This record gives sequence, C-alpha cells and structure tokens, in this order.
Amino acid sequence: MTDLLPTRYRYADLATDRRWIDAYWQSGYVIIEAVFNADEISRMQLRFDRWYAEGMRHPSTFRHQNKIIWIEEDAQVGKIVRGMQWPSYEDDVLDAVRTDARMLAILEPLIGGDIKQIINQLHWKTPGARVTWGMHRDVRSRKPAEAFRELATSYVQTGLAVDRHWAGNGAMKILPRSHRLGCDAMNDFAPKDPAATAEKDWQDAGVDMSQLIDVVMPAGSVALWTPFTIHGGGINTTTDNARRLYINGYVKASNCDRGEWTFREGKPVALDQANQALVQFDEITTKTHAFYPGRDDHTAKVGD
Ligand SMILES: O=C(O)CCC(=O)C(=O)O
Repeated sequence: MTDLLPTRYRYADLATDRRWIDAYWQSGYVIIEAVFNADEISRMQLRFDRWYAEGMRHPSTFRHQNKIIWIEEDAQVGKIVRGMQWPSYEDDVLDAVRTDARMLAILEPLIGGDIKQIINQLHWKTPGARVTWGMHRDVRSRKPAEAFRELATSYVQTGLAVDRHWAGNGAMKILPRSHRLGCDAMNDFAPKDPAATAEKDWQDAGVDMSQLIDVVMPAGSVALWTPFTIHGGGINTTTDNARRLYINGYVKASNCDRGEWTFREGKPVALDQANQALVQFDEITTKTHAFYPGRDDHTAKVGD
C-alpha cells in the first residue's frame, strides 16, 4: 500500500502544505483545524441556540419549504430538537459561513469554483439523549441518483465543529478509506432504529470496523468527507456538554441538477428565500405553506 498521508491539518497551512488534497482522496476524509475563530464560533452557537428554542416551540417536526426542524421525543430527556435544514434562508450568521471565502479555499481544489449546495443542516446531540446518525454513506440521500452525476468526485460534505467534539459528547465516527471499500450493497443502508449506531450492521455486511476513528475536533474545525465514506454514530453520554455540528454539503454544479447555487466562478451567490431551489423537498413549488409532516392539518399556521 502507498504511504498514508496525515489526515489532520491547520487552515493556515493549507496553501503551503498541499498534502491535504491527496489525503482527502486517499482516506476519504480530512480534518482541518482553526478554520473559524472563537468569536465566530460564539456567534454561531447563539444562532444554534436560537434555532433550538424555535424548534421547541413546535409540537412536532415542522416544515416550511426547504426549512425543516426535526423534533423527537427522547426516552431519557423528553422533547428534543435533533436537527434542522436550511436555516440560512433566514439566518445571516449561518448564511455567511456557507459562502465564506475559507470554505471556498477548501472546496475549490477539490470540486472547482462553480458550486451548488445540497445540504445546509444543523445537528444537536443533546446531553443524555440517545441521538445518533447510525453509520452510513451519504450516497443513500443523493436521490434521484440521475440528478447527481460522478458523485464520488463531485460532492464534498463539510462538518463544522460549533463545540469541541470528542468521543464523550458524541463526536461523529469515520472509517478511514471506506470510500474505496466496495460493499455497494450497503450504499442505501439506514438503520431501522434511529437510536442505533449501526456498527454491527456493517460488520455483519463484512466490513472491518476495527479502524473506526472518533472525529475529534476543537471548535472551529471543519471535517470533510466523501459521499462513500462510512461515517456517523457517536452518542453524547455527558450530562452537560452540548455537541453542535454545522453541516454544509457542496457539489460541482455541472454534475448536479438540484441544490442552491453557492459559488459561481468563485464568487458567492446569495440565497433567495422567495424562490427556493429544488433540493430534497420535491413539493418545493407546489406546497409553499408551513406544515407539520405526518399530521392531518397540513395547513397549520405556526409561530403567531
Ligand atoms: O451529527 C453527527 O454526528 C453525524 C452526522 C452524519 O452522520 C451526517 O450528517 O451524515
């Protein structure tokens, strides 16, 4: 086997130490520390807290076009917000992060300067709650498949640590080099139990999980991984340490029929809340009102 390159770098070194680019393709992930500073992280934490509070005002999962806030009942701690998508239509702090020049500096060497975004997502692992995203490959969510061409080399997922992440507070796990493993039969795998880390399912499918790593990150770091990298899991077993992760998923624009434009020729593109792009919600142009998925009253007005 060729020598393995380091998978951990500092943002300030990226321009001179270009090994991170080959490391990403070689290992299916890299971790870049010190991308955002402490003041920026404090501002993001406040916005995460604001969205969490907004979520808690709803009786159940709430959708308004691309924006969705996932509410769950946890056996230990009761009602929680698990995550949300597309805060950036309404949140200037989070919006600025997804089009930040540092994000472009990380993305451009991997997928060029014409970029769309198909994920803009916040994850909370509330202390004591059994919240996890069982081990999986993101390819399972890139549907319909024909809308996502050359997925392996066109799509980069980024996860920004809005708190320090470590095993105790539920840091995500990654299986290095798992993007090249094959095991394609598991590409659509999602555990039936949303509280399962699902490591055993992959073992049962013949994947050696002994090299699994915790994606340990100081706040302000950004982890990158590919759509075929096996990742997920992690449970926050602390009683008082939040674990907030800001995920932005980017794609080479020419290879994707969905998503919001993010950079055109390396220049940021603003979102237009009134004209949202087709991303994952297929009824984006026909169901323009807010509603509670799974409830009878799909026209329920909320927030007033
Ligand atoms: O929030 C986490 O720890 C898991 C994230 C993840 O697996 C995903 O976004 O695909």
